[in-house]
Amino acid sequence: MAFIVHVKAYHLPGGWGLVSVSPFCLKLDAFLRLADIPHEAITATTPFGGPKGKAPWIEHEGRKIGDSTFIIQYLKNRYSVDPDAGLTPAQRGQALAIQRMVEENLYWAMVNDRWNTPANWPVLKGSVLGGIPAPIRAVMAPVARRGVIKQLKGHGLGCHSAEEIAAIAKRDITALSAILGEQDWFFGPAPTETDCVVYSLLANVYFVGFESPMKAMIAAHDNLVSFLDRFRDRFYPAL
Ligand SMILES: N[C@@H](CCC(=O)N[C@@H](CS)C(=O)NCC(=O)O)C(=O)O
Repeated sequence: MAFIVHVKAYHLPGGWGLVSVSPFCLKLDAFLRLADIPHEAITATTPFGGPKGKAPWIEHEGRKIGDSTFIIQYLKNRYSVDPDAGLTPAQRGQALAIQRMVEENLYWAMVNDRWNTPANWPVLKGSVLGGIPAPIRAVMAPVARRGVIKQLKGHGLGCHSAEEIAAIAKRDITALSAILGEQDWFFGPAPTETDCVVYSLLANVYFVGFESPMKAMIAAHDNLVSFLDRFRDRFYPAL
């Protein structure tokens, strides 16, 4: 019998019908499904086991790899599978621009809503930090919060007012809706990595129990709501 070494994919806990309430972890999980790569999804309560102290990470054939984008590059090479193979060079450029907007800008607006909004603090402790035993969590949660608020300031988004952050997020969400237009997927008839990138962030705003002005912004675009439903029906039919 052949010995098959599956990819072990470590992600932060899930909730509200999502495999993970971390967009980067959900993106990797979605990509593994899109590319049909055999794997074992493992829930980690903290990101500390990852080689970069962040989630997700994978273990495969003795390697430990961190960062969703590096992991996806590795998997594409290792398994000779690429859902983006049909994209033109211009489309690849657009895919990168969308990824940067979603992961390096819009993501931080989501982080701000979760970690820097008093109403969301109990929700966060019960979900993102929910796997950590209560006595440890009582000590860790405020420390983690201070750390994330420092990250937000370091990024720059955390220096703005709530209204300014909402306006920044609105421009990104409006742009995503305009780019998607009437298409089923961001690059036409078949899903690509970009769809995983956009789904994992928007689903982590739209389907979760955190208050966020971005929920209404997404709801205002029928094509984005249909996209989220389409993605979920295709890749997460059982959830
Ligand atoms: N560029 C990384 C970002 C990963 C990331 O920021 N993960 C968050 C969870 S959504 C994390 O582990 N944060 C913990 C920390 O920053 O201490 C990727 O694509 O994987």
